[in-house]
Amino acid sequence: MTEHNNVQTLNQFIIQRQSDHPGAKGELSRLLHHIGIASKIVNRAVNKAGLVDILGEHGDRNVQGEDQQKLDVFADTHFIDALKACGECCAVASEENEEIIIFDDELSKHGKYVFAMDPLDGSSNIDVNVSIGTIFSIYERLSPRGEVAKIEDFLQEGTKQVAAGYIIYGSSTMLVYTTGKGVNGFTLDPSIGEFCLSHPNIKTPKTGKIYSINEGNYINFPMGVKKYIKYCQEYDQKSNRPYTSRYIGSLVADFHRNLLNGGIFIYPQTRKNPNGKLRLMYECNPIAFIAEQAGGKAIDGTQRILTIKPSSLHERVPFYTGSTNMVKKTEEFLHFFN
Ligand code: AHM
Ligand code: MG
Repeated sequence: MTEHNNVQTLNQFIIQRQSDHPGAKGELSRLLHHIGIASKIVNRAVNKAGLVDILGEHGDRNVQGEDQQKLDVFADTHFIDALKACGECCAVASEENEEIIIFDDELSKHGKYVFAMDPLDGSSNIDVNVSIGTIFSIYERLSPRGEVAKIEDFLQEGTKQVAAGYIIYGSSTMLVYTTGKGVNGFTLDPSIGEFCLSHPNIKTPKTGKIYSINEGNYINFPMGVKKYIKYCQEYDQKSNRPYTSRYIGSLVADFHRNLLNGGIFIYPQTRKNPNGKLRLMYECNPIAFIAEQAGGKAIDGTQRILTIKPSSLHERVPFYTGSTNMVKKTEEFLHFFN
């Protein structure tokens, strides 16, 4: 017996799940397998970021006018390469690219899926050695297979997602994903170079003690959010308040902590950003899918994130997600004070 005998790797898990669906042709499995490979390549670069000259700004600006850093570009390129190589994906939308990237080779043109991603989220944290992540969302295309993919293939409600997930490059590297049948988390074991099932069937607590929001923007928050923050800080034995404030500034890391421990993450509309900061297609939708699959909730303040019909690739929405009871309480405050 080796010490790894009881370990279930990501690939074993994917294959096992595929056999739960008789008739499945393995297309999604292959796609997920390639995401695993790209994640390991990006992870290696993230780990070495302090050592090699890959750190620092790349000099370009991304489509939102923010500085791109070298690792953003690296992650973007490697995910796109992996997706192209796997042949199951006909197009990619990325935070780093204004337009969709269409794969028009014969194999990929017949791919069933489109892939939306933020290849390296939390980029302001890269050069200070704080956790960052990759977020992804997979849809079945609407256009016929064999034709060139279209933007409409992407502009679907989050409820139509076939799979979604994130990779967190943190104190250990984890891949967390859902295909709509619960949420499973895999930790990268560097000694064997495999993601291993470490967090099966993740369920988030119905209520928690953590609230995560950039309070530096307080002055610009809607009144309902201001009042909710004060509520979190008040003493109340019955509801276990005051709550604890935790904010990393990396969505993946903030969400992941709250998913496991219970809590709420908020990036609301502000005066500067009336639609918030986070992007619907490749940040909020995949996170919302995972939150709901884990028994949590995700709204834009009034409606379920997953039911919003996107009107453009880089659309932003206010985002409130986490433990169900906490999101519901925020919703009450927003309703009452706005
Ligand atoms: P990015 O995609 O440019 O990295 O921005 C997204 C990040 C999220 O990870 C995080 O939740 C948020 O921006 C933090 O923003 P702020 O610094 O305004 O609090
Ligand atoms: Mg981002």
